[in-house]
Amino acid sequence: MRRGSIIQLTAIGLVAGAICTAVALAIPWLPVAGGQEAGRIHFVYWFTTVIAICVFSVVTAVLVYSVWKFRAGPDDDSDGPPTHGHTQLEIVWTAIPAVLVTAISIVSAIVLAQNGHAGTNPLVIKVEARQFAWKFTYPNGTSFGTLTLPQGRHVKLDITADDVIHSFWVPQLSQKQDAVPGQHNFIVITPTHIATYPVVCTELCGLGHALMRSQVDILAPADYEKWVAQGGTASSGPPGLAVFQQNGCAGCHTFKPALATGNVGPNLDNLAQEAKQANRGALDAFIKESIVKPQAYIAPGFTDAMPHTFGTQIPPDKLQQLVQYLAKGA
Ligand code: HEC
Ligand SMILES: [Cu+2]
Repeated sequence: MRRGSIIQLTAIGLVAGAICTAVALAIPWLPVAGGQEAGRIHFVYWFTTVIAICVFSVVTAVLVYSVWKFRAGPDDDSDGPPTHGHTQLEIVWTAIPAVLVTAISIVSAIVLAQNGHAGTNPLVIKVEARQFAWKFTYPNGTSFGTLTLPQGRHVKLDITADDVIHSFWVPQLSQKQDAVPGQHNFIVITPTHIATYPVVCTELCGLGHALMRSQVDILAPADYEKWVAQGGTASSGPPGLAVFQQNGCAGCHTFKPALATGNVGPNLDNLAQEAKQANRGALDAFIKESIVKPQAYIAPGFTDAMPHTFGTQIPPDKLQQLVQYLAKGA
């Protein structure tokens, strides 16, 4: 091969590689890595991407060079010369991909093993998915509709489902796991950032699937201890507030007295007006029915996406507190 050809091939490869690298770096393809596991998973992505860019550059160089140099003239109907295979070349283009794919497998296997490692003292939290809400139960038995985690500690999630298959995912924590009825699946997450991230269901699970969202609040270790000591809720405030927070109402509803800003369901600040419009009895009765039997009346412009399980899940005295709390705020 002439020296000039090698220089031309190399130049095309470098340009293709540079364009590809620019696209890879200029666009934020991945969310921030909010946990140790996410950092490792991102490393695997970049490791694979660098290899892919190198392969792309070589292939593009040969392709563009061939189209440019060996292009047949407009009237050239002749066949190309009969060429037999080139054994050395074939060995090279089999061996190099084999090495690269093996390298990717080894790096992935190491990351997979590390990401499954929960250490000796993980915080174990039970995660229950149901249509269309999440429930997180802590070692002391208290449950919440949103997840609160300490920064820097291994957390082992014990994931299951009550009805159909769901899937637990926090994009910034990368780890993802199916929630399957009758089965317990585990993942480990170790948050590194103090932040709030969304919890998303990533398995089509029914009409309210797109609304099946919650959030994870990652607190500094001292703040987390304080949160646990206070029973996982604000220490002061009316009794209904704790019920509201523990059942994940805030994930779907806006309600000013609780500083809730969810927008999956109706704004609960206008309940008095809503009750009048719905024309289903007194305010208290309307609120109670909306919680224990949401399907009885669907607020205009919304779907039947509120869980139907609160009637059995919230004890009568707590339910009464909750109803009064909402009625007072309305
Ligand atoms: C998964 C999201 C979700 C959760 C969690 C949720 N809701 Fe709802 N809620 C909705 C949707 C959607 C509607 C509108 C459809 C309907 O009327 O059933 C609604 C309707 C209501 C209504 C009737 C409002 C109106 O204007 O008609 C009340 C009251 C209510 N929810 C209270 C609560 C309370 C209290 C909780 C916590 C125990 C809660 N919701 C949890 C989604 C949710
Ligand atoms: Cu789901």
